[in-house]
Amino acid sequence: MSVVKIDIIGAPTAFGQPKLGVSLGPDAVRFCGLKKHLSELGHDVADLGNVYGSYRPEYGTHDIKNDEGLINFEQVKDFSERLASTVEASLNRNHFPFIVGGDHSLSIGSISGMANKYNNLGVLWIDAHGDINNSETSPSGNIHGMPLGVLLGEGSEELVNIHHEGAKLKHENIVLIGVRDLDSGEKTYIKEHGIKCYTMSDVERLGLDVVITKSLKYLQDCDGIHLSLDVDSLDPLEIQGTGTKVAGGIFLSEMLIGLNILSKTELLVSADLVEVNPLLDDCNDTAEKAVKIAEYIFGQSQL
Ligand code: EXY
Ligand code: MN
Ligand code: MN
Ligand code: MN
Repeated sequence: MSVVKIDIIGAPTAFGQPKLGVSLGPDAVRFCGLKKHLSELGHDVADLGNVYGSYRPEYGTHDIKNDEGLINFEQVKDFSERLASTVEASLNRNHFPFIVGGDHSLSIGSISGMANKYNNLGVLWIDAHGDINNSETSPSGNIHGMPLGVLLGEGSEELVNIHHEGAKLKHENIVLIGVRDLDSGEKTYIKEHGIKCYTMSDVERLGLDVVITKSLKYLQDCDGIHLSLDVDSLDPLEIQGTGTKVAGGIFLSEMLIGLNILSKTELLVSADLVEVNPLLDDCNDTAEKAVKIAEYIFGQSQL
């Protein structure tokens, strides 16, 4: 990738899921030298600090369900609005917003912040999960299982209309990669809308490098590409510090090879790196690996 102005935006939200600690993810990643490592690649890097909503994530409130069954709805909505504004301001300066989370509900805010500038945004969603539930299909009420659903205009109207009205993404502009734990409602939705999906079996069969190459070709007519990378896409043998681990994932070495290919496209305009939970981790190892992942997103290679 050519030299970019990267804005690191900490998104310490935890309201999309029940486990304490994921709001510490952004600082855990900073402690591993995120800014320094990205600067060493030649980029102009600013750390904008953390975005905070009106509610503090340290005090668990996981018993508040709204009448649609969504847990912490007000908190997620409030945080999403603030994050969307921060991301949009970064884009308006022609910077590359790099959002570090925090649970995956943050992508409602980050991608909503992209929507004014990009009306044909492509999304690479690398995750063990589909995150494409809505208030009707969700088995849990946890909003981190719903961001893609919301961004496609499904479920809670108030979440759909965050930052500006209506769906922010088109079904044909999304590629799911590494999925291996889908709820039945998600499977139906993906099939009915023809959403491009490379399951973990596809990744094993083809290799992540080929999957990324094919995905970039598929998204080639988009006006920009956003990467949303959930660390639970990686194999739990290598990643301890995340809240919803699923066996049989991508190994770090393969992830880096895939990201090396992604980093070469000039269409990549923004990224989220989410679900690092240092309270579930082993000596901040997952945050260390998250920094390695970030380096490869921004063009690190072995040569
Ligand atoms: N599909 C399950 C649910 O909706 O509750 C689990 C979602 C986990 C989502 C993680 C962040 O990627
Ligand atoms: Mn380095
Ligand atoms: Mn996710
Ligand atoms: Mn996940």
